[in-house]
Amino acid sequence: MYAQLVKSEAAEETEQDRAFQERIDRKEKIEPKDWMPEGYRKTLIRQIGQHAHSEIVGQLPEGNWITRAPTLERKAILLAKVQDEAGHGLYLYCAAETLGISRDEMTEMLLDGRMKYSSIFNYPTLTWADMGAVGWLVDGAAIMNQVPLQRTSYGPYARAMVRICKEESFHQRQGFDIMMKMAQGTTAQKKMAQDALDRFWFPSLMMFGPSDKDSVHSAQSMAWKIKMNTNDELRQKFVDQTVPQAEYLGLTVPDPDLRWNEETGHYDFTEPDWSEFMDVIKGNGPCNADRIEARKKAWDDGAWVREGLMAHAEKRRAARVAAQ
Ligand code: FAQ
Repeated sequence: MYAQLVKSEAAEETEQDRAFQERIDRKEKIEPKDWMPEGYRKTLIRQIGQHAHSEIVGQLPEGNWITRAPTLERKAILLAKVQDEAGHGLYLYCAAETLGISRDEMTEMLLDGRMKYSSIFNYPTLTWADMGAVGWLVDGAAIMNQVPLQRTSYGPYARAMVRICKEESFHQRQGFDIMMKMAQGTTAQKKMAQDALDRFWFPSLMMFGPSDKDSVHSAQSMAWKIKMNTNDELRQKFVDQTVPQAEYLGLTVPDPDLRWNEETGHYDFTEPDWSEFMDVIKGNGPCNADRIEARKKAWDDGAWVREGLMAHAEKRRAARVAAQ
């Protein structure tokens, strides 16, 4: 009897899974109260949570330069950009919360190493030109990944992406504008721009994740339309778009094997050093410890605000109950 019950439950689940996949294939949006397979929910929490953490941790390398921006105008622009990243983190945490996890839980998982953030933010920003390289390359890579995510199957994630992408385009342009000024400046400024490109090129290519043959999640995430393209597809698109921009700037992409391939209609390029990537995502990059320490400090310093808000909410709830 029990075996029969289990069998029929399993069959029912399979039917539900199939109906769910049909909805995905029809490009219907899945909304928070809809039934979804547990794996779909978990994958979304992992990806959206990682994305949210990246936006928040991503403020740190640029925040480093707000007080040292070369002009008042550059400072105002950088300040606005960094604030935008905080906003992106908030939309994304809210999108993840619709899947039944709280922001507090996600933060705890970031701080104890159970959740990741993008590898790119573990590299230091050493000069003002790095603000140009981050905007141009890092936001450029982020847009390449995020524009297709506007069509992702989970409604709250797709909608958050629409606004994020608009803002990221502005970020990318401001980065390119900084690079242009530096590249057209004095010999020392041009050298600084080249040095920033040299340091950020390969880490930017790593942002798209491991090569397709090593990507454990791509196949299932693409079937569920949580990911719209493979890691290698997006990396190639990024290279094809960015190389002509580097040429326009008069800078050299630090890859001696980079060349246009007439046959494929794409650039051939050298893959990043995947052992360095694995090392960085395991926590051993140049700034991993600093980044987590800064997030931990912000979380601990903010405890009194969270406690105050909870106490206020409780007071209001008690007052409402008393008035009933
Ligand atoms: N860094 O099987 P896959 C931004 C992990 S936003 C760290 O290919 P998946 C805005 C991956 O989690 C940048 N870890 O994984 C900004 C998995 O480990 P797990 C963030 C990485 O998920 C700009 C393992 O490797 N954007 O920059 C990375 O299918 C300027 C196997 O990999 C997003 O998060 C990496 N680069 O594909 C802010 C976009 N790559 O979880 C401030 C949404 C892979 O099993 C300033 N995310 N891993 O332990 C995605 O599209 C995907 O999650 C990928 C990875 C493409 C990142």
